[in-house]
Amino acid sequence: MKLLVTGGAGFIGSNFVHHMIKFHPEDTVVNYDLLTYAGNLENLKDVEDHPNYHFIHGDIRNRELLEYIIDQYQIDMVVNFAAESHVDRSIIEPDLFIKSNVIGTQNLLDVSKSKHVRKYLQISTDEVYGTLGSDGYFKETTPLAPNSPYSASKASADLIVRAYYETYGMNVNITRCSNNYGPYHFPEKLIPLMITNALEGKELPVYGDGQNVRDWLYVEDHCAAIDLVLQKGKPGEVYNIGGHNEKRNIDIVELIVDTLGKSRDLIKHVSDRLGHDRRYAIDPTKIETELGWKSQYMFETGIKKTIQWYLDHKNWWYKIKSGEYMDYYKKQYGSK
Ligand code: NAD
Ligand code: TDX
Repeated sequence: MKLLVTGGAGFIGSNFVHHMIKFHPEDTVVNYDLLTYAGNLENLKDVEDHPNYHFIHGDIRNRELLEYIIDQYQIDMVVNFAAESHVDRSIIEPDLFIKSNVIGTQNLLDVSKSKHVRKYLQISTDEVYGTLGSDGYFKETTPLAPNSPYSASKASADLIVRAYYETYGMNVNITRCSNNYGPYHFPEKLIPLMITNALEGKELPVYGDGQNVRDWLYVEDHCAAIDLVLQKGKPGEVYNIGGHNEKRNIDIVELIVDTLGKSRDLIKHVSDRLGHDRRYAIDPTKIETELGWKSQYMFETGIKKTIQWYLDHKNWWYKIKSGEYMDYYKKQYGSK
């Protein structure tokens, strides 16, 4: 396989590149990434010298460069992780999300179609389904009802991917996963923000009452699922991927604080996120029964591994938590 991985310098993309090099070292992996604030080549230090790994600095909106790269490396599969991914930033600056996530996806799909790639896989999110009450699960047949500019941009991209299957018969798949966590997670998202702030003795900002529920998926489990969909996914199908690990935000924050031996006084309830979805929960029956995938990590195991990773990689996140990151942080949380 000769695989183009877009957004491979971000959190999930870099974990996926590691997964591919470990389990399919004979395959070519071309990582194509714009290196926005969220893209970080340090995530790929241990694979950068591998003979079948290549990095290209580029934008998924750049048609000419994509065409050139697909020809040069004889790419036959594309997996699109590239996106603006943070809900809070989408509330501050929605237009960027439309440009990268919608226009970018359409451009990448169109180039993939014109170059006759064998498979196009779009990495989407459970957020496209909107929010759940206290019971029920998102299935692949749940209607799309996105509530944030971010999730609306991802849902729009999904619909374009669907249209390329229906109209042009392109071999596409869409995966919709729940909240990932694990190594290389950018410290603006809940889990790495709380771990690193607690280690720095900073306040831990919990939005609203902290009762919102997310369904957590260890990133290695997600990568294994993506690998399987690339190999065995049926044309045009959507697969939901979830870890059966529903947790309330406040319980996660307390668990992190307690594990690190810090004081719960650091926890501060702050204004709620606008349009804050109450609960996400995935029903992964389809990928489990049709493709034979199953998550391996219970949350309690995954979170311990993750906390240890942040303890062992302080330099990685110290460097990030400066510069542009602090500008954003002050806008979002004030100066504490
Ligand atoms: P991330 O923000 O950590 O990484 C995104 C990467 O995409 C970065 O390396 C960035 O430089 C790159 N990028 C952004 N715009 C680009 C463009 N126009 N052209 C080329 N590269 C560009 O995101 P992540 O958390 O790793 O998420 C990856 C994908 O998975 C996204 O599509 C996201 O919507 C989806 N997703 C993430 C989660 C999660 O919990 N993190 C859950 C469900 C779905
Ligand atoms: O400071 C915070 N305080 C807080 O209470 C932050 C950053 C978050 N939260 C809450 C909001 C959410 O209920 O924690 C929960 C998780 O927030 P995020 O880590 O921002 O994730 P979420 O909004 O759920 O979206 C994530 O999962 C789905 C990814 O960022 C998306 O890219 C993915 O599609």
